[in-house]
Amino acid sequence: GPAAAPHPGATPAETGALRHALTLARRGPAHGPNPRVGCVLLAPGATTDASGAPDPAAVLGEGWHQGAGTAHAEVAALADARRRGHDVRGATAVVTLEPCDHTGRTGPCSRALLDAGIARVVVSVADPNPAAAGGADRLRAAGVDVLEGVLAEQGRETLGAWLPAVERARPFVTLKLATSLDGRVAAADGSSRWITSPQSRRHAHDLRADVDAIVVGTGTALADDPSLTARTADGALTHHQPLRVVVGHRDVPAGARLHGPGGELVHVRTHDPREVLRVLHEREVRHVLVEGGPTLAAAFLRAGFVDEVHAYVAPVLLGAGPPALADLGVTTITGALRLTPREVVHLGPDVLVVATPDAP
Ligand code: AOF
Ligand code: ZN
Repeated sequence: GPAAAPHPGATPAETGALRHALTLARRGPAHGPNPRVGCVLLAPGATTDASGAPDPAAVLGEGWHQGAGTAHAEVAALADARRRGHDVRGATAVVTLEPCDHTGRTGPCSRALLDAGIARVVVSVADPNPAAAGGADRLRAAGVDVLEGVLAEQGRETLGAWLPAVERARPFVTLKLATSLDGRVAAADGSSRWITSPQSRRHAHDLRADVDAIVVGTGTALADDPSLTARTADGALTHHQPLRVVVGHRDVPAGARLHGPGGELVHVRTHDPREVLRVLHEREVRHVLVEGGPTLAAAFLRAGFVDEVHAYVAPVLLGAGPPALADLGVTTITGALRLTPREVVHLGPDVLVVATPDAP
């Protein structure tokens, strides 16, 4: 019969499929240069069940991106449909990110969808990467019905640090602080083990496994001799090891733990946070964790490059000892750097406050 008129918004089945595509996307790694993307191929006229999920018989294929160098979500979904013996001509591709239109590590998804005969594409978020964007226009020009911006808020959230990093052409920066109740990171003699609880340290380790790089100043590298690795609860190195980045002019001694097993060691000989982020962006680093010390943390805050603070606060009072932050240049209360709390998490006896600095 005649083709149905294009639906002006997303159909219930398409919205349900997009929700599923978002959960597929989250199966991909949170770290790495590429975004987490999911795709569901839907038969025309698909209906939903009582929960709003698309009728399983109408799902022709599904896929997600597993990291740089592997198939994009659309290509993975097309391969899944082929494996299942489904014809996808005239079908709808529901994707969490605009299909790419470039040949990077893999080929353009726009072309793959066109070659497969996809008739409609439903997209959550437009691709902010200028090198890859343009898939929506290409598909429209070829007569495909393209709908963008569906479940955009969830789509942006699923992309995590990748989205702001690519939009602003610099890594997303998380600053980690681990302090006593009175904001100190060590006692007067420098001893600091263990101010925060095992639960806090576990939580912080899990964060390390999701970022691309951990940054410390040479002062911290020399004073604490950290290994800056991501470890599982039983101490084993996790599969993904973030880059270990040391900032400053002093050398890291040959015997330092930073030279042991773990991520690649990068020494950036500068004190300028902008230069650090430029070097890391060039290496396609999307999410950076700044772990100390006070001078480096203050430099990133003063430069306005901290996007999120993770403050682990332990119910311990020290009364003396080094503070978490060096001078921020705040001389009067109206100049205070204020933050908006996003989340408060209880970790054993400690509290984690996740907060984002307010715009100046
Ligand atoms: C898509 N589907 O599943 C992903 C996309 O180097 P490449 O070839 O892997 O391309 C990476 C860029 O492609 C990435 O920065 C982003 O703009 C887009 N990612 N696009 O159509 C996907 N992962
Ligand atoms: Zn692609």
